[in-house]
Amino acid sequence: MSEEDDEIILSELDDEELVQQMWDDLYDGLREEIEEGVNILLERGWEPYRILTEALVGGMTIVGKDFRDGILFVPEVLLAANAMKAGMAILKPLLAETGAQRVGKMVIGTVKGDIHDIGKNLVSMMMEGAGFEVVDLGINNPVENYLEALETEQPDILGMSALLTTTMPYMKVVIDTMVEKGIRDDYIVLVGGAPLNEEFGRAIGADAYCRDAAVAVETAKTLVARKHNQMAAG
Ligand code: B1M
Repeated sequence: MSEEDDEIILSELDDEELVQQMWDDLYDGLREEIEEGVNILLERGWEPYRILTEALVGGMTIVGKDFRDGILFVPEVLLAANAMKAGMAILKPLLAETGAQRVGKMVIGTVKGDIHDIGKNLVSMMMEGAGFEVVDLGINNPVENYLEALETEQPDILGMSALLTTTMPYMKVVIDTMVEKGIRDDYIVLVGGAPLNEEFGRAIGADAYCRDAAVAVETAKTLVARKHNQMAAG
């Protein structure tokens, strides 16, 4: 069979086949194919959030399993991450386009020693879509970066992300420093990342652990509304 006969035309696949193919393409780090797949699903009327969770995050979950099992290595995972980011870039303006009123402000960053940013970026996108102003500090943030941003930006929320069991304890360093400086209660502290859980969030003194971006948005809305009500009452 010639190469041409092998070629898959994404637009000819039905939705289910297309999502499966996008998982394969993400696995193979095929950026252009992921962009094309996202655009096709949008044309077919899929909601941006559904594309994000089913086609992109779904594919990255498979990458994560094979990375854990030593089947994929850092270079391949980086390519997959880049393909995912290209797909997210198309969805970002659409997720932010909800016309929601500004409901609060969040400073967010991945902690020191950690360069994973896909989950954090997704949280930022979803928060912006829900009407929050987001100041993204990027990756590998020492405590000083967070403190400086809190002072200059005066957000309602501090969000921290960590994807490694070796970096998640750093969240406690940041919270403990806030306590020492007497500013801990001035902010809502939300934490997230795959290795965390609720118990860890409580143990380090965060206000809440957020399992995913949708939970982050809901939690942020609830806690900001509570804070504003308390301020109005007090
Ligand atoms: Co890394 N990596 N990685 N990696 N990587 C993991 C995390 C790992 C679980 C893979 C595995 O073994 N299965 C493993 C950690 C093991 C552990 O600590 N227990 C691991 C490892 C070991 C490493 C290295 C040490 C590998 C090495 O060098 N030998 C190295 C460390 C680098 C460093 O940070 N210093 C490394 C490097 C990398 C890449 C650079 C290749 C790449 C990152 C690229 C990038 O981010 N730009 C990468 C990737 C892509 C992954 C996996 C495969 C995928 C992570 C991801 O993007 N998921 C990951 C495996 C996995 O998690 N299954 C893995 C998709 C994303 C949407 O989900 O980030 O969980 P997630 O975010 C979710 C929620 O967690 C939550 O909402 C998000 C959206 O729903 N959330 C928040 C996240 N942050 C939040 C913040 C909030 C709220 C919610 O604040 C309010």
